[in-house]
Amino acid sequence: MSAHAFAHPNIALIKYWGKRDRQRNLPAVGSISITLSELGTQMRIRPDADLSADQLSVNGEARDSLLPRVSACLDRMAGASRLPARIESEANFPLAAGLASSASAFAALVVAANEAYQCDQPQQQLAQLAGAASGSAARSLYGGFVELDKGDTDIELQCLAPAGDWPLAVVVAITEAGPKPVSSGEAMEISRKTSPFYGRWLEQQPHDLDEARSAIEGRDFERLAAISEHSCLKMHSVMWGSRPPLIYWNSATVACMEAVREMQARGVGVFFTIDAGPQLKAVCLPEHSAEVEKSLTQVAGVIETRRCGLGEGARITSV
Ligand code: 2P0
Repeated sequence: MSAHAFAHPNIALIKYWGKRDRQRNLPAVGSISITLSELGTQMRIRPDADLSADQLSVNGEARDSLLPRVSACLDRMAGASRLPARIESEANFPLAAGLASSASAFAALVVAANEAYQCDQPQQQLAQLAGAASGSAARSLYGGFVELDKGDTDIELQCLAPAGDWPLAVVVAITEAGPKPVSSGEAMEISRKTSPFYGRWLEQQPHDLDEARSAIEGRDFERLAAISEHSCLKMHSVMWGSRPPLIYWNSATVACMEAVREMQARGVGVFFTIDAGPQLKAVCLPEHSAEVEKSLTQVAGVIETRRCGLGEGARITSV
């Protein structure tokens, strides 16, 4: 049976960086994210007895290099003796560039495969399957503010606030459209093995999660801004202290941070976060989003901006 699903990317405010079990792809720390609206991946899966192996296209082009990870995810869901499938993925934003494209892709993949192979897995089981493929993907199964608890044996997901309950806006400043030089998974391992700050990162994460959870509960923007920027800069400090160093920023990323600081000094409700790539995400109060977008558009080196709200979780669609 053919199935279609759609999922948005998500952006972590309290970051996931590091794995405790590479085999199962289990995170070393919990994380808290927001699911974005506007950006997304549309996934179509069509099992076909006439195929000899899975076929994958991404934005209309065959992508055999990504196939092993996708096929492994489908095998974990439906068993290795399942029918091969034609898998078509379409994203409306740059891929592998620090914009969480793997999060939306694998969230959409497990939701579509659940239907296509009639696996009938509950949401918590889909979270394990998405997380095994890409740690951040599990969070895109839910909308709004989402907490991923690293759990003792399995991850656990919880929606802390639905998208409509605290409708923040996000302006994404794209400073480079190409793929990142080192994948997140590889970079996390380099940090775990070599960064002198990695141990402290693990130790402090429970505190940062508590702080962000309280800020979200109290709808306290200033408090959420402070702990989110701290988590972002601490994660990048872990990366910068790794050997070899992992520096994903470019000069436009830093110029965008300066633009955010300048807006904050003028009382604009905005803060930044940056992932494993050079794009800056400015989280802001909705009434300030036009001003934030205007300011970031003017920063030298910003190629384009995308304005989003908070979105819903991954879902089955009719096409
Ligand atoms: C996050 N990132 O919490 C962090 C912040 C990037 C920086 O999760 O190896 O593609 O597939 O589990 O989920 C990106 O890494 O990593 C990521 P894998 P993933 O969003």
